[in-house]
Amino acid sequence: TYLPFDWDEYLRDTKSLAAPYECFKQAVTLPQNEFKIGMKLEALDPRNVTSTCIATVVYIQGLRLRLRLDGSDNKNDFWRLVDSSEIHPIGYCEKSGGMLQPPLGFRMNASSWPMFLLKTLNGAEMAPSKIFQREPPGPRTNLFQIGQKLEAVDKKNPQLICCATVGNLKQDQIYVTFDGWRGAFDYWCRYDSRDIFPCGWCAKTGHPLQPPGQKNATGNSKFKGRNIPVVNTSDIQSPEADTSAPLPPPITVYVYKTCTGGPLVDVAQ
Ligand code: MLZ
Repeated sequence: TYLPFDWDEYLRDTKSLAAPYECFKQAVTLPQNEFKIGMKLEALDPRNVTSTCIATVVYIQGLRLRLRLDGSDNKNDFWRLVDSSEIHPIGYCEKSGGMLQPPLGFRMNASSWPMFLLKTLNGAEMAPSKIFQREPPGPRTNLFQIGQKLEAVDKKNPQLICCATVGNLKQDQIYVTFDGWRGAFDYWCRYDSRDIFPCGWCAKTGHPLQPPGQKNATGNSKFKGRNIPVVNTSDIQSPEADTSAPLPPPITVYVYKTCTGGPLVDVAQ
């Protein structure tokens, strides 16, 4: 769990405005996430987008699915929204006249692909088509303005959605800069990218939001040292704990980013 980020306070303190909802290609009425870990579906191979592959849901965070291509390693996981146009129920590819392909970097010999495919789908839990959501239409033009705040996927750490600012504009592109980071994570993307969200999206969808980093670009020291994961003691199970004993009242532990945490506190980023 994370300390909820207070956008209102941050916008006030940084004297900035949030990019309005109409700027984004994101659903206005939020869809449900009815996917479950272990479900299989079809996904475009992100490293070779002309291939449709079998993928397994390995983790779920808010409206996002962490996917792993069957036959691939666990080093190339990727994330898709439940209303992504790049995921489909099993059978969709064949129905549209295509053929399922092995992922780039298929672990086995290419000749074993047909048998691998049979085995991986045999007895698998396939995500039912009714839980796939239609992609929202999105704006027809780039409506962003320089300086507007947003929430954006950190493409180098794609599990993270972070506080960001529109740093520049160029036709149908926006330059996403991450607040409080030196620039190594910044990138250009289309205005209708599915990796950018209006302020408050994470809170609404139950996704953690990374607050601004500490290399302070805004000159506002108030937000320094606030990139702090919070650990709720009721989430911690020590092996010798007497589980029948009443739990002590929860306490909140603040851990600075420079602290490695130790065995019970996962200071992941
Ligand atoms: N802990 C990693 C991730 C940084 C994430 C930045 N996001 C804009 C690091 O410090 O490199």
